[in-house]
Amino acid sequence: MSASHSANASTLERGYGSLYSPPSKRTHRRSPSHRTSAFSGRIPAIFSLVIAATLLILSLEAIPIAGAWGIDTLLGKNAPTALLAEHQLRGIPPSKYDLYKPQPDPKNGTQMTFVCLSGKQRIPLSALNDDYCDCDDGSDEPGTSACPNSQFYCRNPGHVPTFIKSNRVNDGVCEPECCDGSDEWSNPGACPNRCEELAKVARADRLKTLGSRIEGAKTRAELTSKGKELKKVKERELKLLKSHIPALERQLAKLEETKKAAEAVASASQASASAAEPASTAEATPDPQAPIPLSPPQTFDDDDQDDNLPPYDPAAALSVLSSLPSPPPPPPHQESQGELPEVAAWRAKDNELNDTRNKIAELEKFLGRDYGNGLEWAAVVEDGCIDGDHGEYVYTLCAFDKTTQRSKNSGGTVTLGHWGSWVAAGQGESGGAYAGMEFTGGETCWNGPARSVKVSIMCHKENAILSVSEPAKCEYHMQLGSPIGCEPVGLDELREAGEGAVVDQEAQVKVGEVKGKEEL
Ligand code: MAN
Repeated sequence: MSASHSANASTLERGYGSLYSPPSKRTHRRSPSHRTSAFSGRIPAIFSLVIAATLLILSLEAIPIAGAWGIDTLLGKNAPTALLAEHQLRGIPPSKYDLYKPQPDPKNGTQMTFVCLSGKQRIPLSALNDDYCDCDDGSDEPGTSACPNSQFYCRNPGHVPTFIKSNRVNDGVCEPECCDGSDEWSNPGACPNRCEELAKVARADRLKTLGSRIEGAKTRAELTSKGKELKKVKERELKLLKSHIPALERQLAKLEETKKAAEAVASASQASASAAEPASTAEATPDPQAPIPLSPPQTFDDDDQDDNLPPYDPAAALSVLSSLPSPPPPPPHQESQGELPEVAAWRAKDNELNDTRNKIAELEKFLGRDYGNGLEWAAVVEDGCIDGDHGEYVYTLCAFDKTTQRSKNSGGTVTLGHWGSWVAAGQGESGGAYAGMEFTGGETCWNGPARSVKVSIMCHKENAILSVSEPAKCEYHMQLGSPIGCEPVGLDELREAGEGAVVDQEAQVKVGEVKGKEEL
């Protein structure tokens, strides 16, 4: 049997008109016997009135007022000031106490009522947390399981307060979220209060996290100044190189003229040399490739003829030729060898100019990148790529360039993506506009998309690829640990975390150190 009932105008009218709900509804209440009997339709009206009056008096005496119970003191200044029993405040967060302030009944100023938070129903004050669901929005039963749509607030003193669905109240299970055991209030002692113990662990964790953040933020600050310095150096270098260009261009132009002149002279002298070449060269060096003269010379000067020489014998001539050592191979083609000094000078200058232009382009590329808020990534890029060994692969992330995956088995490397853009933090995430990176257009998967990588940056003492997953085929997610992900720790945060902390000595010391430094 459901304890709730539906709202409509007549319910509101009935509930409010008579101050109390109609008898038919009241009989559906689960526990308060006084109310069941008080509003039962079977009891003659006169007796009902008498009994109701008696009960009202009794209940007013029985319900201790908040002040008398010290609830104001117990629950803070926000506690409703009017008459509310402690059990009626069960499951209500202090931030909503105002909404639970008893309201005088406009039709009978002496009667106090509760207006459901929806504003649609008015019920007697005594119906608040009486284990019967009166309000359609469940707001009258935050402390019991009577309304299926209500929320129970665990105060968890000393630890973090929380809400649970109120149908988990008094169900015989100690809810882990309610470390104060208040969800099983009907069975006192059944759920021991573990808040202090949990708070200690949570505080130690917080301190540890803070300690890492402090360490990381220190490194981040170093990277920031390194990045800024790097920017200055590169800007200076760029300026200097750019200033060299006009002079280099002038020098090159001059050298080009000299080169052309020298080349002209050289080709003229070569032309005249080659004109004279056939006779002299034929005499100087016999061409080993030339056909062997197998026939005897046609004419001989009789005077020069040595009569002692044997007559010409082609076979003997051939054997003499073959016994000669073979000619050396032609020298390898070297541009500089035999190059005119004017050409070499021009070439060197041209190389110098090209190198300078390339350096300028590289510097402009470096300086043109968006390195984040503090130029820290400029320092990281200068230090090189970041590797991570995960499963069967070694992953490499080169910021502003690409990410790769190298198989440990085959040694083959696959490009997972080329630099795309920064990715801003999602809701509730830290890191602002530079919380993540995206690499796209990697090598295409067989029967799948081009590989791509989403990178989330998180606080870590050093740059490292902490994990890689592939939630969908060839779509990778990388967790990149970096000091750059460590948000600086504020003094307030330190004070809050350091207060009463006893567990993590190391973190405490770090907290203390930074506190000292910041206070200086
Ligand atoms: C390789 C790797 C994997 C990927 C498959 C897809 O094995 O790049 O990450 O899932 O190819 O075929």
